[in-house]
Amino acid sequence: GTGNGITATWIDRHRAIYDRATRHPFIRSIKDGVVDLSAYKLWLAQDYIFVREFIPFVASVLLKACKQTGNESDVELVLGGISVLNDEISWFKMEASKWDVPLDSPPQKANLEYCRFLQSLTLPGVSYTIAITAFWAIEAVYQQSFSFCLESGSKTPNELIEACQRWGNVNFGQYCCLLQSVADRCLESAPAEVLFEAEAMFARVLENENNFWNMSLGGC
Ligand code: HMH
Repeated sequence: GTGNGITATWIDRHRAIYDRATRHPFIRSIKDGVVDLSAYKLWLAQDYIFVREFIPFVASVLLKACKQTGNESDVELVLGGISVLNDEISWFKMEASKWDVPLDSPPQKANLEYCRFLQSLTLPGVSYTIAITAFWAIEAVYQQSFSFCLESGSKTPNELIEACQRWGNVNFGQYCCLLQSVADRCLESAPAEVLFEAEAMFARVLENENNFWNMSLGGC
């Protein structure tokens, strides 16, 4: 975790599940160069389904930034995230054809549960503070996970370097830091019950991310 805002205190308080989400055995297997390629292919097909569901979620965050903050720099930050997703969808299609992975497989249980959770966060009754904080948490887990596979001394297979760079590159790291500082700013002025709700949501993101990695390893 970074910074010394509210989200950094959550990372400390939820350290065990945070580490299970960002240092998962699947991610470690990539970093150690021993990844089972069938697990990678399963992850790829399932993550495509997740990202399709992530689009309306991020669109809902954009709408809330426009309507609830009127803060132009917040709007532009989320808009930038949407333009990255446009690119990401193309990348998934190219990567899937490279590995001969069909992109029309059904979502598995852990993915269905995560997508349902995303849908609940997309509802108009969910505040901008909760939504932008969820957006940060979801992106940060991937950024932390894949940048770990690019640290010096990693044995990440050459054919997976590009995938790791999608979320592990320095720019995306900076993007996640900006999201985190926006989330912290919103949380600082939030009432206690929103803070409580936001921390519970954060823990659920981490649980869902951990279950998603387990699924990729064939866990469910
Ligand atoms: C499961 N979490 C999952 N998939 C993703 N693509 C991201 C986070 C980040 O975009």
